Formats: sequence, C-alpha cells, structure tokens
Amino acid sequence: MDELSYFIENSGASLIVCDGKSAETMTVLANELGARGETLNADGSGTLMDKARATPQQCAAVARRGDDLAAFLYTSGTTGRSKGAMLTQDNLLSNAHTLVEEWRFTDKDVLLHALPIFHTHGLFVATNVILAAGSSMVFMPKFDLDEVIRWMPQATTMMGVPTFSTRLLGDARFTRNLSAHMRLFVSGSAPLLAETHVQFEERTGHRILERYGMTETNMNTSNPYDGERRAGTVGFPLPGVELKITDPETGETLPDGEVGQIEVRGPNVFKGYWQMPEKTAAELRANGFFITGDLGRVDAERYVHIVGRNKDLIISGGYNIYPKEIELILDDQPGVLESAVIGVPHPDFGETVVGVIVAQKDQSPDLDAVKAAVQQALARFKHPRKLVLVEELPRNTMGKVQKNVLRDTYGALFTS
Ligand code: MCA
Ligand code: AMP
Repeated sequence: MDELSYFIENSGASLIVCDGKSAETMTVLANELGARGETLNADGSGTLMDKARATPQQCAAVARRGDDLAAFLYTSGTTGRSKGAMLTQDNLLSNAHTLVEEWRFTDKDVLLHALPIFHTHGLFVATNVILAAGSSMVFMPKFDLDEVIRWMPQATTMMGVPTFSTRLLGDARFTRNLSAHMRLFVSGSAPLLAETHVQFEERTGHRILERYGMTETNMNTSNPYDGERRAGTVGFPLPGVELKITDPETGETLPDGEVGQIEVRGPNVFKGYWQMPEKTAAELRANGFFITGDLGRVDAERYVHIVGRNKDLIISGGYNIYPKEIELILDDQPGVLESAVIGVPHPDFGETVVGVIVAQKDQSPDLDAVKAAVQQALARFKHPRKLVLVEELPRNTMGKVQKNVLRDTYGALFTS
C-alpha cells in the first residue's frame, strides 16, 4: 500500500485502473489521492469497459510528436524512493522497430507471452514488437509451467527471464520435439548462466538469444539473429545505439577489453526522471549518454559482456530489488541497530534476498515481527527469504559495510 500511494501521488495519475478483486482498497486509495478508480478484469469486464461502451464510438485522434511522453515506468534506486523514468513515443517506437528487424518478427509469428506486464520486458519489448510486426501472441496471466508447455507447440517465439529457462529445463516434457515449432527464444533482465545456455541447446537444438536492456533505455544490445549467439555475452549494441565503457571515477572512455561502467546513448534512451532533476543529472549526461550502473567490457570481437554492477542491486527472478529500500525498513524496527541486505545465489530465482541484522545493545529483536513489518511495507518479491542476527557487520577501514564478505558467508544458504 505504501508503495502504491507513492506511485499514484508522485505520478499525479488521475485515473487508476485495477482488477475488480482490488477495487475496494484501490478506489479508496485513489480517492484519497484525488484520483478516480475504475476496474478492468482479465475477461474484459469491469467499470472501465462499461464506461467505454457508453461513450461515442468515434473519437478524434490527438496528434503526438515523437518527443512527447508516452509512459512513466517506476524504477527503484540505491537511495530510497522509486523514480519515474519518462519514456517518449520515439523511445518506444524506435526500439520496437529495431527489435522487429533484428529478431526477424513477421505477421506469421506467435509469441508465447508469460511475462508480467508491469515491466519493460513484458510490457514494451514483448507487446510492442508484436504490435509493430503484426504478429499474434498467446497472452498468459503468468508463467505457469504446465500452460507454457501446453501452448508451446502453437508458438514460434518466446521472451523470458533466466528463471523461465531453468524451470523449463527442469521439466522432462521440455524436449526438442515440444519446441520444434519455435524459431526463437530470447532471454534477458538478468544474467543467463552459460551452463543454462549450453543445456538449453543440447536439449532443444535452440540457441537462446540473450539481450541487455533497462527500464530507462528499453533494449541496448542483442546477440545476433544470424551470427554466433555467444553464451555469457549480451551481444552487440543495437543499430543506432552507442555503447562505451568508461572509468567510473573520471568518466573517461576506457580502451577495449577493460572493465568499466557501461554508458549508452541513442533514440531508445529516456528523457529523465519525473520531477527529479538532480537524479536525472547524476545519471544522464548532458551529451546524452546514460550511465547504466552496470559494469562490463567489450571483447576483441565486439561482444559486450556484463561482469557486475556498480550499483547495489539484487535481481531475483528478473525483478530488481534495491537493498537500501529493505534496509531502511529493517533499521526502523524495534531493537534493530542496523542491517545489511544482500543477494545470494538461488537455484530458481538466480539470486534471492537475505537480511543481516545487528541488534541494539541488550536487545533481541523479534524476527517474526520484523518480517511482518516488511510484509506490510513492501511487495512480496522484495521480502528477505532469510533474516539472520549477527553481533556486528563486517566493515572496511573506511567504515563501509563489506557486503562481499557477507555474500561469501551466506552464499551457500540456498544452494547447498
Ligand atoms: C514470485 N515470487 C518471487 C518472485 N516471483 N520472489 C522473488 N523473486 C521473484 N522474481 C514470490 C511469489 O510471490 C511467491 O510467494 C513465491 O515467491 C514463490 O513464487 P512462485 O510461484 O515460484 O513464482 P512465480 O509466480 O512462478 O514467479 C516467478 C517468475 C516471476 C515467473 C520468475 O517472478 C516472473 O515472471 N519474473 C519475471 C520478471 C520480469 O519480467 N522482469 C523484467 C523486468 P509466496 O511463497 O508468498 O506465495 S524489466 C527489466 O529488467 C529490463 C528492462 C530488461 O532487461 O528486461
Ligand atoms: P530494470 O531496472 O528493471 O530495468 O533492470 C535493468 C537491469 O537488469 C540492468 O541494469 C542489468 O543490471 C540487468 N539486466 C538486464 N538484462 C540483462 C542481461 N542480459 N544480463 C545481465 N543483466 C541484465
């Protein structure tokens, strides 16, 4: 609820459309914040459609320019509250056209769509490509393994996060035969392990095409459709996208092969963060390059490798989780002195969240109460899968918490 109020208030939304099941709470919330609430259910029913039917069938189209805003997508940050990334009509359109070309989408394609539509991947990459190419899609409410297996023989393409691939590989029904009608599997949003890439090809004969993007930029790079799709890399910058590797301290471009921060510029790059000029200036340079916060290198054959993150970020099953947001809540709980939230390897989600807590002197915080407080404040996927109480946090000589030490200590919690 706290998160929703913030999004509604910050965006200045005047209409909130929700599922009928949430209508009661959402309408109250919307009204409190000066907005109107309408419902739209998966079967097409709801007050929004009722009202639409009661309005004239013919409406005059309002002309839009390429630079006009098309959407705000909220993305969290290392310093607390979410930022509304302002995407323009051209950001979305240029990326959709580029991906149609690069990934060879046509009106013969059928996309098996099992991604959530509240993120760039499922919302824009998947649906805009389909709309731009005139393709069709099998639109699923969520990734349900049985349903995906049931529908795969009817589809030609699928876009997913690495968890989709590992879940499919974990099921004996996922075979070369089942995927014989498919022509392309695209993966992104989180690193795909090279071993998953290899296993996938061995099982199905399909080589996954991995690409790299962000909410602020849509898609930046992609492995080639026709050339070698190289495991462990995210391919080449898309046409029209410039990518450089820079020194995080000086911003100077580094020689090829060296690891530095990834910066991108192109028609896909957003306009800035809604009503946050300082945050915009910190990440989007005046010359148009966006500092992604990812660390990478470009190899001798120009493939881009993502080697880490220059931002304190956990990616769980393709969802981004900024530890700071959870730490602020943990630190606020009775008996808690301080906390550190880390991501540790997880067989299904890639990474998952662990909260490490230090008690105040002579206090013993009630971990169940702490969990309940987190549940109240944050969406389910951000909840730590484990909370551990320690005497003190490891720190370096500057007093900074050494999360790498914590990750080493708790790294095998879910994998051994
Ligand atoms: C669900 N849960 C999760 C996650 N998903 N917890 C942590 N991380 C998650 N990703 C919770 C559920 O609420 C449930 O809670 C419990 O974990 C077990 O859920 P399960 O049934 O196993 O999960 P699921 O419902 O099958 O979902 C897993 C999923 C889903 C299919 C991998 O998370 C998913 O669709 N991820 C895709 C995310 C995505 O589209 N990212 C793109 C971001 P309980 O036990 O309480 O019931 S856009 C982006 O990153 C850029 C632009 C890009 O490059 O694409
Ligand atoms: P978001 O903030 O949800 O837009 O997530 C964007 C982040 O997801 C990027 O900054 C990367 O850290 C990560 N990401 C996206 N695609 C990949 C990929 N193929 N490999 C590794 N990380 C990725």
